[in-house]
Amino acid sequence: MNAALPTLYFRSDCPFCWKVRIVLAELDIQYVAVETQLGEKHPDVLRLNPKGSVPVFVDGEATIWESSVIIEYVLDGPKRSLLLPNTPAKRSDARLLHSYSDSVVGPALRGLVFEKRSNAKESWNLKFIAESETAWRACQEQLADWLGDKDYFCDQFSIAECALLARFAIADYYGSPIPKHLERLESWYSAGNRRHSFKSTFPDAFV
Ligand SMILES: N[C@@H](CCC(=O)N[C@@H](CS)C(=O)NCC(=O)O)C(=O)O
Repeated sequence: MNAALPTLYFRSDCPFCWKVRIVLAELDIQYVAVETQLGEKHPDVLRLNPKGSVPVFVDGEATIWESSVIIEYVLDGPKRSLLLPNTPAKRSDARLLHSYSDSVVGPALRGLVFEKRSNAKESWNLKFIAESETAWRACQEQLADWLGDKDYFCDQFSIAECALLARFAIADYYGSPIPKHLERLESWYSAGNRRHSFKSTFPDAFV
């Protein structure tokens, strides 16, 4: 009986989709999963989303095609405290880190991921990869600074972790893990890797 369940259109290794899937798993929200492939123009996605991108989340009358809005939508209720801290200032911090992950970390990693994903090794543009790695290192230093000696960025496991864990895992897969000297950040990442929400949503493949 799936009639009342929401539907999520997603691509397994898309970082925007992955963070949404981690959030849904953390909140124990069941949904119908419709997986799309890289480059596929799924007719439902094209019909539902003027931008044609994934993720798209459909829940009754709500059709949501922006990952951060999907996350705010599913947190708009009693489960909010599971992934958002209990003070306005800390909630803003978590939302800002979520935004940082999308708008700074994502673009920093683009050269690394796109170059290695799209081209044979012999024709990688090493300059693009090096520039991307430098930008990613700067993000990691900044994040390590924000994390300090804490277990989580904002008092508790939050939407910041959901967004950032996906980015770190993708960077790791494409050969740019956390440098040895950022030990606290490495512990944070290892703890995230052990969570059910992370393991159960780990992409089938990186394409
Ligand atoms: N701002 C959007 C970005 C989503 C996005 O860029 N998704 C990519 C996959 S990672 C996509 O669907 N690109 C178009 C395509 O693959 O055809 C969000 O946060 O949901």
